[in-house]
Amino acid sequence: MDHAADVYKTDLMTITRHVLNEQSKYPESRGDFSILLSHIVLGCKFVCAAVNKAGLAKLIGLAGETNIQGEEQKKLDVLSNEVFVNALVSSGRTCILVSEEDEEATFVEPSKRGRYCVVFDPLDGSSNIDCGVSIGTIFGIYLIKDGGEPTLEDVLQPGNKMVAAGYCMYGSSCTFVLSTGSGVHGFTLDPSLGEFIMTHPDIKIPKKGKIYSVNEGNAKNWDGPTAKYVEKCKFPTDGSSPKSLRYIGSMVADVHRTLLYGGIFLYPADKKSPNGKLRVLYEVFPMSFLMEQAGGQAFTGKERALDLVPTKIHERSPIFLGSYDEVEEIKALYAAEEKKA
Ligand code: AFP
Repeated sequence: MDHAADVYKTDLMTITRHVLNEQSKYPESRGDFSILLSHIVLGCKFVCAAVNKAGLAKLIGLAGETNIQGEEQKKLDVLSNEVFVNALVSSGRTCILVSEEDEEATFVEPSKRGRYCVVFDPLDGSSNIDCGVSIGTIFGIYLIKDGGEPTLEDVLQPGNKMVAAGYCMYGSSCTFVLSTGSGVHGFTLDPSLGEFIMTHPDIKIPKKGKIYSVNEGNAKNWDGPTAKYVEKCKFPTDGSSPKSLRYIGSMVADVHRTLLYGGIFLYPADKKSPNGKLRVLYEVFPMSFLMEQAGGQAFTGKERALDLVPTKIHERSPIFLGSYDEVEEIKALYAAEEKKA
């Protein structure tokens, strides 16, 4: 098995080749993870194609309405969910699925069961679809705890127990970012080949960043440390230049930029939403896993995000993630606040 490839020229490192290379480091591996991932990748390719056609589809009938053939059109987020659930169940490698779209967890029937639990948001940022802004799929993967009968406890594990996490961004190109716990790698879909090719090997987030990313419309309800941090971004007192604000409102796009350019992404608690907005299992954990793997940090305002133990599948948490030094600053502000109390 090869481990190196000339990724930029004729010796293409596809995502499958990369995962098989990783697998070969574990001789006892049965290839289950590679099979599972190939099904996730298939789901992403399908959603990518559907998202690309979304603008056009609107011309012949709005999502949720009837098109000219008299067929009911499914909303893209509903369609994406069905695609992922079917792909994951048919992989034969999953036992529990938790999707943002489904209130209850799906327990895979025994004849199709495997050892993996997958938590996912099939189409995050879907309120951005109609204006063509980048949206994405986010996923995290756990192994069933003891190999016995699957229970909800298997997906209510802290993020530090994830064995892999990633996202696929449907933007100007289709980008798949993955970590299996040894670094973060980015792949871009070559539409002519229908393959994800490694374009961003071993992504490392810059230690400091010049960009902050937050919904400032919520500022009136922020807590003290968040308000102080953002004030410092705009009016630094140490002689440094103010930071730039970039906010798309689509977590995959905002986190992707943060990962590549550095900086910080915040979705803090506020008076109206004391637990923030973002969901622990399929937004906070996978993105925190990737950030740590890329050398950054992720913090909830109380603890390391990956140490949080969820008590329900759609739980929410505040989150601050990004460059190591930026998150250190936020942590210091929360520590100071706690001292005062
Ligand atoms: P939608 O899926 O409803 O568009 O929400 C997207 C999202 O969950 C996440 O992708 C964004 O980071 C966040 O919400 C944006 O929330 P605000 O609109 O409150 O800023």
